[in-house]
Amino acid sequence: MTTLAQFLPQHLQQHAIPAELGSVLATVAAACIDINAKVRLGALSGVLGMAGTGNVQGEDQKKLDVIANDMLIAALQADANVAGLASEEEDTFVAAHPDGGYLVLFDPLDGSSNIDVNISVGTIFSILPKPEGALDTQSFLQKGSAQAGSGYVLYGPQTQLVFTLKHGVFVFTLNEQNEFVLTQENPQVPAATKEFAINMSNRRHWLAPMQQYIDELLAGDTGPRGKNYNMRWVASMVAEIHRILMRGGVFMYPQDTRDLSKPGKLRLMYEANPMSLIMAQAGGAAGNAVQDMLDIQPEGLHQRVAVVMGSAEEVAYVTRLHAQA
Ligand code: P6P
Repeated sequence: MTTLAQFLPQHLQQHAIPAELGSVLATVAAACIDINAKVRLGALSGVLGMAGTGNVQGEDQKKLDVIANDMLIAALQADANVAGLASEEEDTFVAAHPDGGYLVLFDPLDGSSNIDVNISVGTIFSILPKPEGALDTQSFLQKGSAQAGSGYVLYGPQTQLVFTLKHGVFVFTLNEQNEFVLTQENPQVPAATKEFAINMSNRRHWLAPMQQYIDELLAGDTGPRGKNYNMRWVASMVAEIHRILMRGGVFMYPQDTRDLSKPGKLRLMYEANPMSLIMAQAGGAAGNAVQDMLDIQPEGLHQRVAVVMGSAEEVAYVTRLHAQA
């Protein structure tokens, strides 16, 4: 069995990936092992429940949101290769080492509404090259295609690290010695699927093309798609995307007409873009129902975006429906 510490030097050398990028990935992975220890114990470590604070998103923070955020910030600020970081839980970016070559953006604990009811949650991270010049917010506003790497840690029945440094996707599973061990190389997202993931309770608020698409899926083999579909909704993006990476499917959080100033609920920089890079590296697809996710030019650190990602045939189909509207 190959540990992450054994895998990384070989992978970096094989693909001429900078050692500094490998260091940043290892730093994130180590911090997530510490987060895992807190998540696993739940009530036994006094980390459940509300923190009594709010974040820039206007959301009430869970204690574990704050704990995970603080652990990642401390770990990244201690890595000389990190020039700065941005978090869902932080209003602005946080400067680190002026000579660092990378920026790290993350959602420290995505799906945290599930924590208190023992449903899987995850950490999502995106690694960008640090541009020349002084560090400012603009330094972070790079397209998803500019990412040097991305990934997530799923705190589920197993704790798994999934990442790409743009040379394939790799799945590691945490063993009893708290080491990430390589358990799968280059999973591929099947182009076709019979499984979709969406929060159906919002149907009346979707734009017409999304309503049409989902109605076609619900019509099953009596409708234009000619096959029956199954539905999943965990309300934890990391769990949904991992399931899709493993067996296919399409995940959607569409534009909502209740507030057209918000193009969607999920955040571009530290949820959609990192997951979209994983999808692209695994033969899947990702977009906002209009354009490829990795081509979107960011305008703000906490910018929201509509999300459609997973099996390429379904992403293409729903994008066509929107183009024809
Ligand atoms: P809803 C979790 O809060 C999250 O950001 C994603 O992980 C998840 O897919 C989505 O929101 C769930 O949203 O509206 O169904 O609770």
